[in-house]
Amino acid sequence: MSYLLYYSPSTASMPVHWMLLELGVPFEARLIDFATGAQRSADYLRLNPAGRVPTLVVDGVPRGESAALLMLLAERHPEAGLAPAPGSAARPVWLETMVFLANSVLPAMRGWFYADKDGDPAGADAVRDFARRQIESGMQRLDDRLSDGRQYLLGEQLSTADLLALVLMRWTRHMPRPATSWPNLAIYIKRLRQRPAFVEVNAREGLSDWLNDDPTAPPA
Ligand SMILES: N[C@@H](CCC(=O)N[C@@H](CS)C(=O)NCC(=O)O)C(=O)O
Repeated sequence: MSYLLYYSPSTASMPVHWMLLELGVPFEARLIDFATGAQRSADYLRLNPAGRVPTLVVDGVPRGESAALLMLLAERHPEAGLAPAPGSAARPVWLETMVFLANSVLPAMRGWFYADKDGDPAGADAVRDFARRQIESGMQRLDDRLSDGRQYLLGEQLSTADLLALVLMRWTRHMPRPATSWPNLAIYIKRLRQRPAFVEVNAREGLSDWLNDDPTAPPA
């Protein structure tokens, strides 16, 4: 099995980068530098015609879409237990949560961060306002889910949904209402940020602005 990840720090490639570290599999990571427009270079567009990260080259074949890549990795490495087994009671909840994150929250994030670029800048404020409502209602739903004291979105078992959700929560840090302001999300965020692979992916991506005060403290 070979993996080559094209990534840019703190973007949709981050949950995939994190998952590769959680899995402990060998992989190569290549930076796509947005500052130089590398995502629109001819070479990169051959791998990812949309000009977006992530791209994960799996056994020589380029694949895209962060949520799909997380699900694919979970399928290829079932021993890691990052997805409930097909037929298990938790499987439908996992599928539903992954699609909710990828289908509702992620596109709203795109609206928030790319309103001027993807659409008419004259209408960007309205797009951002709509995106903000979608993101906040998504965070509320996740907070409600965690209100029974469960450790992870599916219960007591970490899954790909948590990796994707935490990166989405990271993106809210400079938004009008950051995810850390929801009570159950605040505890959840702190718990997940303690994971050594999360600390490691931040170090590898050169990020230091959304970690626990003591990143090495034992899990709560
Ligand atoms: N639905 C895609 C979204 C990918 C995406 O929008 N990536 C952004 C970074 S978060 C990107 O590559 N932006 C560069 C650009 O649009 O020029 C996924 O989840 O993989």
